[in-house]
Amino acid sequence: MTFTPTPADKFTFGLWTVGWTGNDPFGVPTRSDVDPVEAVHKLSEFGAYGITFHDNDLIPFGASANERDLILKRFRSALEETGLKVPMVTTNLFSHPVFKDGGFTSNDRSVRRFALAKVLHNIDLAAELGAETFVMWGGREGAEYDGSKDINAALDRYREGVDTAAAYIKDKGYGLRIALEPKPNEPRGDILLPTVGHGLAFIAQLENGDIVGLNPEVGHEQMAGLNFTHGIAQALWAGKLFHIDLNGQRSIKYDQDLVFGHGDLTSAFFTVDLLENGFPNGGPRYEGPRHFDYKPSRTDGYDGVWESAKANMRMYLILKERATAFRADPEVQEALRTSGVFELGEPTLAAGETTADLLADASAFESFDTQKAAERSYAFIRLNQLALEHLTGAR
Ligand code: ASO
Repeated sequence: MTFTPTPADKFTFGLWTVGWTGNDPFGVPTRSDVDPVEAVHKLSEFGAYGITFHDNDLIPFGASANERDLILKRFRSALEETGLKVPMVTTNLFSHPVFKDGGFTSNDRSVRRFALAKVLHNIDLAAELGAETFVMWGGREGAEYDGSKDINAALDRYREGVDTAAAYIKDKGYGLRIALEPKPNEPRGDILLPTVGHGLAFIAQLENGDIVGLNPEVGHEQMAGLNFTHGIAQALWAGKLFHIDLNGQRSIKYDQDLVFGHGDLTSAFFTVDLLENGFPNGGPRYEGPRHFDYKPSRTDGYDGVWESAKANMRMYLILKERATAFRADPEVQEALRTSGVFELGEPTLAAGETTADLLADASAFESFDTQKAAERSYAFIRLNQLALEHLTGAR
């Protein structure tokens, strides 16, 4: 096994990931800037499929039209030379101090109008570059103090912003879909749409929700103490897994943005198993890019930037190979059957069976042997041991 990535693996990276210079709330940068053109060349050399960016990762906030054109021209030629794609574009509504109380949900209406216009301009750029997904991470949409934000009004404004952006995409006939990215906190004390579940409930309230889905991130769900694989499973079930952010996180703490698999490895294994092998009983599949949203640790030098980029893809491919072996193992298939995993795929009522039929079926209730059913061993431990043996290479 060589675990060599190719564009067919559809690995993509945010420009802000390899471009992170190591500044954090307690320290200044530990590395110098990475030229976006160099990032395009390196990622393509390593076998990635694409690169993604926030408007201001590439074009500095407040750049003149002339500067913008020159930057884009240079970036575009690098894309043409390498064949690297831009499948996703996103907008920075969090770095500049103007967004300190949010973009779409700032208490200041003029800021909300500025944020919306910034997003619409960036949607044009995303469409021009052939992107399919427009991510919206509302990192500053939130509050530190419960009394400072009318949450009802904030959600109205959030809905207004997302619906307006979606309507703009439709009016222009762009082939873009919006993917909202949940996060529970950081940089705000509390962020709106904190989890996948909140995101799904929000989308159901939209007028243009048909082109709005989610971009769940491993670490963000884990920061909320939630199971990432279950989160993306529900997003898939709802037809809303439009994009994915892969990285690593070790428990509930600040957003670590580690290399994929360098956090909760068992969870990463089951995430790859779901993405690559699908649900055991069949169901919706994710076909989009495998996007890495991580940070090369600030302890590492320039070499570490590229080592970590390669490590993300290598970890994914290793886990893919392990997950494939897991599913192909006849003993695992037998264990899945014993554990009732396939039985769950069978509807609870028979085809055409009514509630009256169920109630008339004495075997379902009156004569149902609850004692025997209660004694059933699901043998989940054996199944999990088999998974871990495949994960660790013991099988
Ligand atoms: C940077 C954030 C990340 C998010 C991205 C998109 O750190 O979590 O996915 O911006 O806006």
